[in-house]
Amino acid sequence: MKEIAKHFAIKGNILDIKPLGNGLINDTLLVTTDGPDNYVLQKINNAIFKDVDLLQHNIDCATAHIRRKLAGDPDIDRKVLTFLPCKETGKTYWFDGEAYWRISVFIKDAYTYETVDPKYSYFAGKAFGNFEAMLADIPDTLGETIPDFHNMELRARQLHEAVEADAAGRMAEPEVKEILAKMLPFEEEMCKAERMYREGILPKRICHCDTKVNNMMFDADGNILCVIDLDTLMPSFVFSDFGDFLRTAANTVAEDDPAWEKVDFKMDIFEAFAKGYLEGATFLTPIEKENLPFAACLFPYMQAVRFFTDYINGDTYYKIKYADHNLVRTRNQWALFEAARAKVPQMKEIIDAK
Ligand code: GN1
Ligand code: MG
Repeated sequence: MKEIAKHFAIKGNILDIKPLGNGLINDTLLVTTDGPDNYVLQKINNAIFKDVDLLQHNIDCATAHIRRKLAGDPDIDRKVLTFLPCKETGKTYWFDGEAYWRISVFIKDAYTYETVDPKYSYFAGKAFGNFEAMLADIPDTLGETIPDFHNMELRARQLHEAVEADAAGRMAEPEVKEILAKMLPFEEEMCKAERMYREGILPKRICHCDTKVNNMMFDADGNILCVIDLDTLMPSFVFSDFGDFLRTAANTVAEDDPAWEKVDFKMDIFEAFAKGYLEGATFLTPIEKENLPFAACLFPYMQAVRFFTDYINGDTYYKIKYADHNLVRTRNQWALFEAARAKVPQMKEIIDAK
């Protein structure tokens, strides 16, 4: 690890390197030094992010653009991530012959949370809305780091392919059949965004595409500092950021809690987040705005489909901690989808009133 870190111009001597956070995709480490900064060292999951050069291009362009927008802010280094260039290549990643690595400056005195109350939810809405607004006029062309990442038609197709292949022999499980039978009837409705895009009435914009609560950093006073985990930053529908935040923040329990009878969709979180988001995302078209309740249902649905597909495939994508972890996650997200769906009329009232 120390050898890898040496390919980047870090200041000071490395004192310690230890695991950080709980992401499901990349391996993340904290590098402590005796210099002015500590660092975050990440091994990029190249099986999932196949084009690391494009990935870092997106991140470099976005962070540079946000930096320009925040010019003059005395706390700028805590409000936008700084990735170090590799000494040999000048790129913000290093390929050691086997794996891709990158290093960013660890943001000081910042906190992430797994849950938020309505007050923080409002701040988060504003921050993600602002984030999209700041990137709305980015001059560079960004690519899709995972092609069709939040394309529901693709996710539905992948589920069908998994069922067809039955690679892990799990289709024989009664529970699997039962979940599949519940999911399929909603497929067409949930693929509405892709249809609207083809009709030319729904745009793609630069979105974060992984707006989980824990991808947001707060200072000690609860003010939002910045948005982190930029790997999935790419052109997408605004539904991605709106829906994925609520998927994690409005759930009464964690996304893998086996007590799915306790799952509910918290409307106070929805209302606060929607308020902040609509204040920040000043560019929304009427179609985007009126479909925000749809987005709140789409993301639990899509995530249920993704976890379920991975379970059927034999757990090849998400890191798991026990044998049926992906099935438990599926159940949980399905319960959230049902809870959110029941609240769409209330959501519509809230959005219409804003
Ligand atoms: C993954 O990397 P992480 O844990 O923040 C996933 C998201 C899922 C999430 C579910 C690249 O995010 O799309 O919503 O797990 N990221 C990727 O917890 O697939
Ligand atoms: Mg994360």
